[in-house]
Amino acid sequence: MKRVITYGTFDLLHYGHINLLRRARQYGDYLIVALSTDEFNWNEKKKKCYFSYEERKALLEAIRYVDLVIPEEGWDQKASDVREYHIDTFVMGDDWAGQFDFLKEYCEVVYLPRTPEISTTQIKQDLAGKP
Ligand code: C2G
Repeated sequence: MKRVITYGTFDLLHYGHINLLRRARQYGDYLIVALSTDEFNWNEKKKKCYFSYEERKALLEAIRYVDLVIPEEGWDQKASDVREYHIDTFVMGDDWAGQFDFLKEYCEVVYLPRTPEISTTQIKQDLAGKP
């Protein structure tokens, strides 16, 4: 069984996220999503999520491409996650291109093109009526 992992906040889940998860899952048979906790988002990523960790986790678990959701509590857990979960392929959107090449020592590292026209920031701006 080929195991894939990806990381993210996945707040205001949208089709760009789904595009990423669908393509990530195609690299194997089992996809793990390491979901940023509320604390990690706030303290490290300066992101205030609209949905809580538990709400975001439930949304991800309802996606057919996702097999397991685990917490992402810090920047430094990736190498241990790859070993602990016997990961074959690490996948991220290409806005992170090159940032995780150190994981090539443990697994395949793949950066996939983002879905260009959608983002949580854009959604919030559109809903706020901002140009
Ligand atoms: N993504 C995408 N297309 C978009 C928006 C997001 O392909 N239009 C991808 C991102 O590249 C990322 C994943 O969806 O691979 C999750 O996006 P975010 O929730 O914004 O993740 P981020 O805040 O970048 O967190 O340790 C890594 C971090 O946790 C990544």
